[in-house]
Amino acid sequence: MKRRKKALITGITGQDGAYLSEFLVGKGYEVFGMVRRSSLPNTGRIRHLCGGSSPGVNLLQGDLADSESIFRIVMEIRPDEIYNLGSQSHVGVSFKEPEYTADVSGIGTLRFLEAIRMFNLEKKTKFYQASTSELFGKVREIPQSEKTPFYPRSPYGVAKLFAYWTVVNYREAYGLFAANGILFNHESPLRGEEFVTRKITRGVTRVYLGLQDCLSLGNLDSRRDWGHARDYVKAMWLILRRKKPEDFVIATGRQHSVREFVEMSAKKMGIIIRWRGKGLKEVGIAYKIGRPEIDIPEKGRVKEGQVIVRIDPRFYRPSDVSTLLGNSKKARKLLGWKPEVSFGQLVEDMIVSDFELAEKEAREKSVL
Ligand code: NAP
Ligand code: F7E
Repeated sequence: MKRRKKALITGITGQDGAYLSEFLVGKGYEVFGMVRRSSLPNTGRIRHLCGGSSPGVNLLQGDLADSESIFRIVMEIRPDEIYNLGSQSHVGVSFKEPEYTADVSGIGTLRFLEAIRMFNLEKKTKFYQASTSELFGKVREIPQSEKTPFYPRSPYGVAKLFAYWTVVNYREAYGLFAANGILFNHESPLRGEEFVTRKITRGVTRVYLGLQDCLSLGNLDSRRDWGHARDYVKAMWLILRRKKPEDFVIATGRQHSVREFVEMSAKKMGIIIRWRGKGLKEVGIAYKIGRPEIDIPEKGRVKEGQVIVRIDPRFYRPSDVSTLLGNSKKARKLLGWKPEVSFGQLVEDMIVSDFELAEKEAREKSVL
């Protein structure tokens, strides 16, 4: 019988970890996930893949800030592929916890690459690094490709820059199969609720059912190239299928503002938004309420004229990335990858899923 390939995923409990582990299990891999200790269970996104009948996912205790746990895991598993998705991944939080972010998102990558060398796995183990469009930061060129110079704008971006170059250096110095996927923003119903897209879809659906009055946001004019996480994890796997390790930009090539994301989310619920005021005084008003575009009951609690979006300066960043737009021609040509989910479908997928959550919450609180 053919030996099943072993994949080790760090950050398996996160959005991408959940989609990637499902994808790799589907491909017949034996999947191992590194999980850090938490006071409450943090495996909600992968619960359906753990325990029960095989082939599922095996979880191992470890932390990117702890070399010994990493060495032990790499020694025990001797993985064919490592997907390093673990990270303090919130840009805003990285300004509050810069040292921790550098340790986990920067040095954590180095620890894994050293583990590969320490156990003589250079010829066996392929390494994928979750690099990011945040490397481009204050963009030097539009759109951004593999050749665009970097200019990170946050402790997160700087930590990821260290990780990016460490991967390149270990590839060149020691001949490791180590590659960077420079992924632009990708979202889904599994996205963490503190990222702007999920905050919006959670917020709009909760406002609709009267569970919160309005949604507080920061920079509405920030522009991002948003894709669907399910499409993007496939690219990670494809990057490790190449004969030679190389770095790839993964993006849709389309850009929208945070403001447009709010408008599209509200429109799915039948609410047309109009913006009034400027700067911190700007508000989003439910200007017209019609039939929802998705299949939900027409019993929203929002009234025409109600303020449903406000600006809260706490969500501004000391230095923000105002615009990102990716050029993924190389991936399209060499990996045969392309995004399948459009912006509108992505928003709808998230709104439908969050409406279900909001409805459940409303039922529990007897609001419905
Ligand atoms: P996410 O949902 O925030 O997940 C992050 C994962 O890292 C979680 O499993 C988290 O574990 C784990 N983690 C955090 N600190 C750790 C530590 N000290 N030791 C071990 N694990 C730790 O992030 P994501 O959206 O799935 O993103 C996956 C990766 O891609 C990240 O490296 C991110 O920086 C990068 N990235 C993301 C995007 C995007 O748009 N989503 C784009 C480009 C790059 P807990 O569950 O215990 O917190
Ligand atoms: O912010 C603005 C905010 O936190 C997007 C991570 O996965 O993608 C993600 O980083 C934009 C920023 O994502 C709020 O200022 C406005 O300009 O959803 P975000 P991000 O910073 O782009 C990259 C590629 C990664 O690698 C990261 O790991 O939206 N914004 N108002 C807000 N952002 C948040 N979070 N909350 C707000 O209320």
